[in-house]
Amino acid sequence: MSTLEVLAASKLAPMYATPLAARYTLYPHDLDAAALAEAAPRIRAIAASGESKVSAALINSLPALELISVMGVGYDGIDVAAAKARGVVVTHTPDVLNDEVADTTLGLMLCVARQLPAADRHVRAGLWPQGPLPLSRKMSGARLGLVGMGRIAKAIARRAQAFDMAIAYTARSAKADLPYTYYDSPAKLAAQSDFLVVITPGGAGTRKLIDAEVLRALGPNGILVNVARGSVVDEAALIAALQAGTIAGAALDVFENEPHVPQALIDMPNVVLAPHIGSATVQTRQAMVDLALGNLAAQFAGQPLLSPVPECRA
Ligand code: 8YV
Repeated sequence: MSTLEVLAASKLAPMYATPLAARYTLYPHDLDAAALAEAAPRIRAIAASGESKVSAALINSLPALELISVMGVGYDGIDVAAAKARGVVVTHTPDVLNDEVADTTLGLMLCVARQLPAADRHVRAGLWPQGPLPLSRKMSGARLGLVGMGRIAKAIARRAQAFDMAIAYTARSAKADLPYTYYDSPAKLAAQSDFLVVITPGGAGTRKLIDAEVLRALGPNGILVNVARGSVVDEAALIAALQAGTIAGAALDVFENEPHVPQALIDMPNVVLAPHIGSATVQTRQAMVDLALGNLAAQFAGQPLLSPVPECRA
């Protein structure tokens, strides 16, 4: 067994857990309190996923902790301030998933606009002989509003250009080097969008950014797509807006209380649902695992880290 000891922050995908266990002494996330207290002085790293929670209390209970390696680009569940205060570095896996999440986003947009899941259900249920489905709506040429303009948003925008979409965005500040229209608030952006795509980090700074006012601005022909974090959208306000026809529809890959999806959303035909699969292909998840493992290996070899989160960059 390796003398390097690593704690899993949550149940990790076998693709990440298996190589971790082969290289290190890996403690499961559900270790009992006595076993955790016994191992705590020797645990040098935490391995996490994008959805893991790592609290200040956990960080402060591990005196030998050096690194938290997140297999995911999002790290809103990690108390980065507490980690930094202890000199613990947090790493994540940006860039390697940009194409995948962007592909998924365009797929969800097409699914909700063209009602592809309903079309599939219609044929499978043997309903085609009874008549056609209602006409759906065109996506090409429509107005796309991106809430967030990071690396994944840019990959979405590039793809949307091939659909001749008019592209606008909101972010903390306008990016002078981009040809897209900037709005300084989600409500102003929503008022000028047919598809409002949420692709901004989760966490306290974006909690319920998409609220009833933004949904009203999006309007009765507007579609909301969330591929960011469930926390960014006020889910109760979204359900109310969908039920009242305040907006036309939604495609959601993320939810407030995953893996639980409110029955009201499941019951609505104008909503397309996915179980947080934005980056979930064999190829992309492997690239994310490799980067997460690479950060651990670099730390233990005393080499520079491959992808620290922005707050932890020197
Ligand atoms: C995964 C994600 O769900 O990267 C992220 O932030 O949300 C996803 O790609 C997951 O975190 C993989 O561990």
